[in-house]
Parts: sequence; structure tokens; C-alpha cells
Amino acid sequence: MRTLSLLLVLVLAGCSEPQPPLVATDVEITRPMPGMSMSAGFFVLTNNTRDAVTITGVTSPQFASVEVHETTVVDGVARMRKLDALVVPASGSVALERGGKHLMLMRPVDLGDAVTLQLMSGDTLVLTIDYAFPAGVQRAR
Ligand SMILES: [Cu+2]
Repeated sequence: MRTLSLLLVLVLAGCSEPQPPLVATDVEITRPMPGMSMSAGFFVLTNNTRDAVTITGVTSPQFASVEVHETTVVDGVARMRKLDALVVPASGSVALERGGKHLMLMRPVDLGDAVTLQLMSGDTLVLTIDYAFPAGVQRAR
């Protein structure tokens, strides 16, 4: 029974700290390249619930348009396509990263030192991400 009790303690310990249902980590947003009106957003979304969360839209006060894209390489040529939905599996995570799924932030509006992203599932706001550009890094990458 020792193993079972230990497991039970671990499970209870896990429950004692309420976790937010959806968490974004490793957030990085690029500044628009000079002369360009597009930025990219990368982060890992982790779903702490037992139900899949489907992101159907992203809005930002700093960009006129935000889309979820996926980069795929076809015959050696990288192409981006727009995704209509981004599913974060139950008790799982999805990574938005260079060369894969990512956010495309288009047509900046009064872009300063910070970006706010609002992730929507239908009409429901499921997560707000506040990101500040690293100080002193003005150069686009
Ligand atoms: Cu893109």
C-alpha cells in the first residue's frame, strides 16, 4: 500500500495549487522587419484541463489582423497556410515555433514596446498574453 499512498499524496499535492486552464510559455514576438508590416509570434500553449481547447481566432490591439499559420515544406519550398483553428489537446500542449505553426501579426497599429494577444475560442476569451519586447533590442531579426 505504500506505493498507492505515495501516489495519492502526489495527486493531492498536484491538486492543491489551482492551475490556470490555459498557459502560454516561451513567448516571443518578433518586431516587424524594416519596411515590412508583419511580425511573427511564437509560444507554447499548455492545456491544464481535461477538455481540448480550440483556438478559433486571435486579436491584438497592436495589429489590424492576426492569423494562425503553418509552415510546410513542399518540394523544398517553404509555404505558409492559414489555419482556421488551433487545437490544444486535453492535458497537452501545442508549440508555435519557427518552421511550424506560428502567429502572423499583420499591419501594426501604434506598435510600441509591448503586445497584447487575446486568444478566442468562438466568442469566449480563453487567454490573454502580454508580451514586452526585450529592452535595448531594436533590431529586427
Ligand atoms: Cu505566417
